[in-house]
Amino acid sequence: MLGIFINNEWVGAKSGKTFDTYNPHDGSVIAKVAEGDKADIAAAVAAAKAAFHRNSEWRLLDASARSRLLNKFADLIERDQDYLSSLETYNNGMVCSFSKFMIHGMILPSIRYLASLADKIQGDTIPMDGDVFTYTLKQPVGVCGLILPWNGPMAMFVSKVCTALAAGCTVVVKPAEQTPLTALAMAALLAEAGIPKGVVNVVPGYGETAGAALTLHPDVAKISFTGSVEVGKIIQQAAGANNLKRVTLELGGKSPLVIMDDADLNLAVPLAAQGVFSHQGQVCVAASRLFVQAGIYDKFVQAAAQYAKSRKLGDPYDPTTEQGPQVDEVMLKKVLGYIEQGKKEGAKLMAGGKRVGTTGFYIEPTVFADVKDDMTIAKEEIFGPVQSILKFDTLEEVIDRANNTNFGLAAGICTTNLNNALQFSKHVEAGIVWVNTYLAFGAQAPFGGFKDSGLGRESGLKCVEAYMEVKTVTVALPKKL
Ligand code: TXE
Repeated sequence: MLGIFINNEWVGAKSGKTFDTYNPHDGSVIAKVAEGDKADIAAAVAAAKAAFHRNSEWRLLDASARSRLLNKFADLIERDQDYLSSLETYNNGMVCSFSKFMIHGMILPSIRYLASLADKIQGDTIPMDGDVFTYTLKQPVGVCGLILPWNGPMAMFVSKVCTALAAGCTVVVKPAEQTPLTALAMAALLAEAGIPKGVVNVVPGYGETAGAALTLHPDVAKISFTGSVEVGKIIQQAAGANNLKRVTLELGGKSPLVIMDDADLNLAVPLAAQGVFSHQGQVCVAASRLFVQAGIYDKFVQAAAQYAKSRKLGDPYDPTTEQGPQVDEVMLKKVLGYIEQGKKEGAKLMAGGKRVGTTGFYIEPTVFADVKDDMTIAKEEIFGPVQSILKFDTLEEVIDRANNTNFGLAAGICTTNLNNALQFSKHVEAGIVWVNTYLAFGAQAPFGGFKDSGLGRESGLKCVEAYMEVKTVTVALPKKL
């Protein structure tokens, strides 16, 4: 049985309960994991609160020492990268080439970037009127509840935990019930790196029990959540129920990618496919509404279908595999349901559309053409390998149609015309816009959504501010300084 991590120790759930975690490749049980609930969350929050006391080891640590600790954590991940990427593939189904890339391309750069921010958090001196000296202090907000999704378990753990630690907070992490394993491995590495006890606590369990308890706990000062819009709305309400928690939400999307007549098709066809098929479509910024201009529409649809048919699907441990399984049976059924709905509502199936095999949760890369704005597959987040292609005539028209949704996470445009690119980038309602590229991320750049796609930004130079309070101190002086 794998335990709950509190005060740098492994313990069972107070209820004694466990839950199974699965391998999406064949549906087999990998391990039993302690099932934390309200009582375990209470113990974890108490540990995090004690670790945040003003005289605690953590609070008295120099900011540069926090930075060194995060760098040590990165070194340990680098040391164990083969094991960790393999564990991510085992529990999540992420193809191994991608889980390896995640460590090198995202996780290590992100931790090192955040480590570099820890000792650069500074207040201001303020020229107030009168005989006073006024300055601001930026201080960690306190105990943070970090609720993780299953689609990028390790990357999400690192991004949220290391931002909170760079700011000087303490944390209780609730990993997704589908994918608890790499979060537990990360906790062990943080202990090895020398994190003081109680600073990072990890409580695996379900959302309605453990997750909800975290969002309602009065000693939690902030919640950072990545997941569905539906749960994001519940969390925002819960965060205001017992105290006024600060909230960061990174939610779903229905991101438009626009291909103009003048685009380079050799670039646009693979870019659009990777934008929606990467990681089996289980990416919040997936290019799930593909708008193609009328002049190249027929040619593009043929090329897109061809591309989808050529994608290699199979065992995620095979280094040549491009597409692995969906994360679990729930998502398998949900995505297949959307495909059926697409067919029923009259979209034209150009490629895929079926489950592959009877064990594991594999779905063919699927392409629908002639999708209309009011079809379910054009409106709801599918979170699977389904490309929906819509036709448009003008840039003005497509900007309105792209914005006709409550989502606002990402958007993209492929064009060789600078004016098209700049007009679209300015007017599309999305937190991230990509021009002639897609899925280009970096720890240095802010990430988050407009409208129902979220609240606040993660990553970027200012990301630690979401985990801090600003305090204004005014000192009366006999004479103005
Ligand atoms: O998400 P949930 P699910 C979208 C995607 C997917 C859909 C459902 O469209 O099909 O969400 O996925 C915890 N209080 N995204 O059901 O339920 C839960 O335990 C507190 C987009 O997996 O939102 C898990 O840790 N916590 C996305 C986390 O919330 C609660 C990534 C996410 O679960 C809770 C994942 C509650 N009441 C899914 N209920 C993205 N933005 O990348 C659940 N949780």
